[in-house]
Amino acid sequence: MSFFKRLKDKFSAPSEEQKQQLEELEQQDAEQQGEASQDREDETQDKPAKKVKKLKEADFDDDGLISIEDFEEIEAQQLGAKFRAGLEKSRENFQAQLNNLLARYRKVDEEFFEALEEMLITADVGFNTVMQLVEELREEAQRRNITETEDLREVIVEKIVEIYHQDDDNSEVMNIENEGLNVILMVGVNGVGKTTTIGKLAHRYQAEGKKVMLAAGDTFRAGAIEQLKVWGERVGVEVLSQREGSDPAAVMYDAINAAKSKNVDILICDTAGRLQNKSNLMNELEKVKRVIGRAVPEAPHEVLLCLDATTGQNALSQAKSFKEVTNVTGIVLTKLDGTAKGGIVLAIRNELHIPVKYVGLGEKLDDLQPFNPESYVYGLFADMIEQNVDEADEIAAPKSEDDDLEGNSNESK
Ligand SMILES: Nc1nc2c(ncn2[C@@H]2O[C@H](COP(=O)(O)OP(=O)(O)OP(=O)(O)O)[C@@H](O)[C@H]2O)c(=O)[nH]1
Ligand SMILES: [Mg+2]
Repeated sequence: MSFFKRLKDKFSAPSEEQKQQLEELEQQDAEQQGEASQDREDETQDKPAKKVKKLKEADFDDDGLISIEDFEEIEAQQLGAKFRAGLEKSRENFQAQLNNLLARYRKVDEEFFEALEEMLITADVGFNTVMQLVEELREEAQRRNITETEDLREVIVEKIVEIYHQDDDNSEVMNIENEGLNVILMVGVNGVGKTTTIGKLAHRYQAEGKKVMLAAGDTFRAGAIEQLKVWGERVGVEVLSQREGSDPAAVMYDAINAAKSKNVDILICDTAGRLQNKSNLMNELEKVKRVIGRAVPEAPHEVLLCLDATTGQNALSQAKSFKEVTNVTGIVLTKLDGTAKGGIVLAIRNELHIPVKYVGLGEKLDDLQPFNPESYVYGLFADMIEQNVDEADEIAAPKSEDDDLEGNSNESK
């Protein structure tokens, strides 16, 4: 199965046409009920509508439960829809640029590769990553003897996923233990979305059945403690705080003790936004981390650095500075919905070797999604992928009718 088709099958929700098709099939099924056999034609007709069927009430068991397989399928479709909506601006830009490029350069040659490099750099993919990606494309084109740029369309998208995966294990997964207290420390410069992300994360973990508590470690900015409390109320989790101006390390210390005594699973700690070039503030972060580590061995389990996707390459330099003072274990890339240059994800992954664990795709509670390179690429190219697959299906369709005719005529011989 082609790469595009696999992505489409996995992430795209059923279309109105498919839904209608299903209804017709169900009606046919009902009419045919009781008949002893069904011919092969019906079986093949069932297939395209299978996915739609999984979304229907009829597929819930008698006890009202849905199977794990169906659940995962629906989850992937929902994830696809989230990335598709959140990456709309980037997608419009990426797709238009790529289409434009493939129309302008028909032949695979050095001029085409240079124009592709330029396009990817403009989309924030990052210089080194672009060089590596395009070099691999050159080799692939040569190996497979691809001479028309159109035939590289799918390969380009596939390479983006490959390049993300290359030095990868399971690093997108959060380091959260099932036993004992887990501590997550949220860091980053001013206004990147730390506090909002904490609210969204708390919501996510609470929905998973975890007991969550928040620590108001931003004692510096006026109104910051109140802001976290509002999130706490909205999500329904307790917020541990002290007065404005108190030592953030002391807030963390008290919060950890409270969390331990209340059997909290996950304590998420807010911190004040700080510019990476202010060394006293960066040292304060170091102290906060030390205090947390002394109170709970292994903690903080995650130090998440929030980066604002709309700041482009500046996000890279922020990450480098934060990485020097504190052991950043993952990135939350916020406001990806607010930029047309979604390529920054690749730059971060490939040039910093820090995994992107979550992406912010909007301001609502459920707009924080675990990062996954395939859903990201789907969000970035969804219309193009679907159009491509539909066209391929159309080309294949008359062929299968011929096959059927051949099959029938063989039978009749
Ligand atoms: N569109 C969009 N907006 C976001 C996202 N995440 C955060 N924001 C917005 O970004 C703004 C700043 O968010 P905060 O959570 O206050 O940022 P912060 O890093 O805690 O800021 P300081 O505490 O001042 O350092 C708010 O208006 C949020 O609604 C996102 O994923 N998408
Ligand atoms: Mg904040």
